[in-house]
Amino acid sequence: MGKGMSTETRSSPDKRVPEPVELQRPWRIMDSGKDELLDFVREFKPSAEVLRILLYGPTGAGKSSFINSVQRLLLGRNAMSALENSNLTGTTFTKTLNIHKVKKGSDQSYPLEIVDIMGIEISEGGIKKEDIIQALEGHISDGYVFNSHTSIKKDDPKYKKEPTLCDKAHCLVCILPADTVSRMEDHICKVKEIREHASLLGIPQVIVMTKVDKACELVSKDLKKIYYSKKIKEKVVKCSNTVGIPLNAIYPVQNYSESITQDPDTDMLILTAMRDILNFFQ
Ligand SMILES: Nc1nc2c(ncn2[C@@H]2O[C@H](COP(=O)(O)OP(=O)(O)OP(=O)(O)O)[C@@H](O)[C@H]2O)c(=O)[nH]1
Ligand SMILES: [Mg+2]
Repeated sequence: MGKGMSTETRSSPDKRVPEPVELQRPWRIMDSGKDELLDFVREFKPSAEVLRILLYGPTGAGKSSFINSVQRLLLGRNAMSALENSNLTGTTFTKTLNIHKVKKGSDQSYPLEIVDIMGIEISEGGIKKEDIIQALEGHISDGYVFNSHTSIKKDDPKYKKEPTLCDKAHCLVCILPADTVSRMEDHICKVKEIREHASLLGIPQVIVMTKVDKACELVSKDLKKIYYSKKIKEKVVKCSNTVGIPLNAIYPVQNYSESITQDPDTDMLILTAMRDILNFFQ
């Protein structure tokens, strides 16, 4: 069946005219060389000792899973670095700030660190906006346990008064789930304020849009169709308009969550996001 002629259709309520869910032309071109992308990420050398990437976003968005997915594709095997939430209760699962050194092998690491933090919640629970900013500025040490009622105190043993260049986040990545992008308004104020702060500090920012498999049936059946998916395109546009990040800084991905086996299409999307994040520092 040709492109634009998928059997998966949506009916408009009145006329029941089938709407194509698969675009005739991709809205983005898929990179072709997985090995090149992999080499680029593996050989990346930051100007500082390490490059630190801070992830933030709503609870359950897939922050911890993204870290595990990056780690997994670089190691070529399953490597649970960050604990993921297996039972979504609506409250944040990650409660501490965890600095994950991206592993190269059993006792070596890439010069990359990805920082996982508590999720943003709609209610009073979840991470405080001020704590995300403190983490961005490098004031919070590994292992700090967040308190959803108050932000870190300056006399806390995990508070770093004078962060070094390596303690500061060099890139800020907002993790947003594609399946609930339309309900993002609840988090948008916090996300925008954090973004503005990062912009003032000159920190590059991207969005990694997870759970594309849950947002689009076409993509769930075949991840290769991601850039032909009308639904995913709409979600990327919505995200761009709401958060105020250019379209080309939004990366839809599927994390390794349930699947055990390595998948080249899953790898390509995650690698594309990582390559572009690292490209800020070339
Ligand atoms: N289908 C699917 N599930 C995903 C994807 N990414 C993450 N998940 C699942 O979503 C759930 C939450 O993922 P986590 O990585 O724990 O989310 P988190 O953002 O770290 O959540 P908190 O720590 O609570 O803030 C887990 O059950 C994951 O397996 C994805 O791309 N597709
Ligand atoms: Mg988590």
